[in-house]
Amino acid sequence: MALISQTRRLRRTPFSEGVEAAGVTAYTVYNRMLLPTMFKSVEEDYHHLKNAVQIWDVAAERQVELRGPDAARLMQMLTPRDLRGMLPGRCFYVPIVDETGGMLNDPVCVKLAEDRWWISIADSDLLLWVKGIANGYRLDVLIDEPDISPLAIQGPKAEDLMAHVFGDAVRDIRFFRFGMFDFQGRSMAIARSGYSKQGGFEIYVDGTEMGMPLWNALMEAGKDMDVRAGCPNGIERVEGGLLSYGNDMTDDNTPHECGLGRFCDTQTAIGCIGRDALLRVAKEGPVQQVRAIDIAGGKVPGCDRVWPLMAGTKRVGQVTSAAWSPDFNTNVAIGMVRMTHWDEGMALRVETPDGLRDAVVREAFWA
Ligand code: THG
Repeated sequence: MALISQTRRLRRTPFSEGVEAAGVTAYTVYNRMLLPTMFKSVEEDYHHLKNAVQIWDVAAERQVELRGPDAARLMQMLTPRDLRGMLPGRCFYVPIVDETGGMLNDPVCVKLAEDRWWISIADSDLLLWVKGIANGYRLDVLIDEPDISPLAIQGPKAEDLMAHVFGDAVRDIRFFRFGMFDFQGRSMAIARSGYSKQGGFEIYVDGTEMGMPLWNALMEAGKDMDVRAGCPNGIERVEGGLLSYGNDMTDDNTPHECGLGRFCDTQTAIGCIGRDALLRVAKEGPVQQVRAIDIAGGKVPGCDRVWPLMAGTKRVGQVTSAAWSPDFNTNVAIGMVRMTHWDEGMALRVETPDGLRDAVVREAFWA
């Protein structure tokens, strides 16, 4: 592929300098911002992530902030997950749906206070939808995209590295909770979360000023742990069943089709804009759903468009993400499969750019 020109529209991050110095070799564009996708090679990055600790510039996971008396009410309008039991200090993975029940985003919702929330978004223009809803319903809430940049520390040694920089108290942060910690006189929200199954943390960095000082402090503290710059890994996240909005799902899919039914409490999520539509589809059940797919043969090419899944001459679904997995010694993939063919063990074929391959519907690779 040719290079993509860097201009003001394609935003840099507070950590871009560190990412470049570390030798980034590929980026993607995410929320109109740079998101690294590779350093050494996707496979080398993968082994390192699973064995050591990496620092990820995930500033492209932008925050949509809701502030004001109607913030909680607006947040519940956006998602079918019941937020009534959610206390400040918690993070929730929340499907965001439109009036048809179609997925608009699959962010992490961070509750700072009853009247202050962050929506840590995947790659879609959620800010515009949220502003439209707030204005249309005349809600008493301010909505903007503050300059908050998540920095993820991921891998088996993440906790030790974080304890070096922030103290042993970070060890007590539980999964999908956050606390406030000091770094050089600045208070930062630190959550136990991140887009990998290797464990780790996300630091929500306010503004650009502290970006490189924090990056450098983490790199320095991790010297004897083989710390490296890394990024969300295309192999590890498919192995782990972490979905990618825009790739594995779009606004044509319901949360149930995405396998996100466990994050929906549609009966009790009073006020959710897609509630009526979801109550209808939940009653029938989805007719297609996300599945783990095993693709036979050697390393598949990159999946830059959907690959049809076939049963004989009949199209029964599509593969949306695929990668060679060194640890599973096969190609791991995520696909959307019709109900008639979604059972574990179902033998299918997939049309890849370099020919037809055998494929099998698997129970989650991660199970
Ligand atoms: N962290 C933060 N913001 C984000 C992401 C993140 N925004 C974009 C993107 N990632 C949003 N998508 C996801 C997808 C999966 C998860 C988080 C964000 C995730 N899922 C876990 C799982 O499925 O095993 C846990 C879900 C749960 O049990 O609640 O972590 O990574 N800040």
